[in-house]
Amino acid sequence: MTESKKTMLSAVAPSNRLTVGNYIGALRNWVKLQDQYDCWFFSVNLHAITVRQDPTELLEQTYRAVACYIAAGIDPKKATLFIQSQVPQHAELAWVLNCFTYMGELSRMTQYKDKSLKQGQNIPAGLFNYPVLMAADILLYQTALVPVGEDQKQHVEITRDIALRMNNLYGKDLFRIPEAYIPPVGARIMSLQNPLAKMSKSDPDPNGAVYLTDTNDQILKKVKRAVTDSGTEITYEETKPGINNLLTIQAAITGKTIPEIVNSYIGKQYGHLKVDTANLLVETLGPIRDKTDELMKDRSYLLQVLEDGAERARERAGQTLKEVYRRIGLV
Ligand code: AQP
Repeated sequence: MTESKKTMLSAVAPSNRLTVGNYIGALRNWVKLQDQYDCWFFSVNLHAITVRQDPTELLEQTYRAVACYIAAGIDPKKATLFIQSQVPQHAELAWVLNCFTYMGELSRMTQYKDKSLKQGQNIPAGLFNYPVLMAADILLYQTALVPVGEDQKQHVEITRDIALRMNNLYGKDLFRIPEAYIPPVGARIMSLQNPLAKMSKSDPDPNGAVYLTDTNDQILKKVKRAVTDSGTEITYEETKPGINNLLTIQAAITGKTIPEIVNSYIGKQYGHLKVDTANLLVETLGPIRDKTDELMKDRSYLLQVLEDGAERARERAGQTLKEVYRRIGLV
């Protein structure tokens, strides 16, 4: 990592096992960009607790997420890997930013609207403030680029608004203004059971998502049972969200264009598309799953990577936080 490289930062919340949506929307792009940027990738366990988590499961998924990053191709020698709760500056800066963020702005966040609906009467305040913690995550590292799926774009936008507001008040060089990087294909992989809803790790229907822990057999079954429509012709159009989703998964993984893939299915049935997509996912995700399992068994290596990463992160984040405190007059 050299000083001249711009900073890139991204994370996944260990609120459950990661899905192929997280892989295509986030991890794959991290791997592609890791040589060009000074990279910081972490497991955002403080974000995960904005909805109730089982403590044992949370610990397991926190480590598993980072093991998945490495298994997917992130090189810990090139990127800094860490766990959010091991860097206290995230929670500290989040408090400060909370004081410069407006209720109206937070109320407009679509993810808050969607997630709060599932919480019943008692909506945790943390769910409302989630984007502020994400802003702290990003701004602490003077991040230039944040690769995210479509669902997180709004959170990067509010981060920019908060940063600009604070820069106007306390000096233009306080925070670098980050840009979101949204992948051209695969920014929103849909549920296999409801192709009108995003594939999510916390979907109560386990058949809606392909998890990075799924066995080959589970992957094959889930994709073959993917909800499509009553048509037969394989084309990419608005009325075929299930088919579009499978085509998108193939395009994101193979790098082929959608028209190219559609052309290869002339005269073929939905079943062919499902089997090919399932096989492609087995081929791609199988080695990642096996490598993740190996890393989870060799815990000492993973813990060492995370300890080194947390130390570097505390140092970098500490510099920004110190400057923020100084400029706003905190002792
Ligand atoms: N379906 C998806 N398609 C493309 N990208 C996706 N991402 C998530 N789902 C998809 C991207 O993965 C990164 C990490 O997401 P996150 O863990 O921070 O939270 P999320 O967006 O809320 O992801 P989930 O899977 O839907 O989690 P739960 O169910 O816990 O809320 C982000 O870059 C995200 O865009």
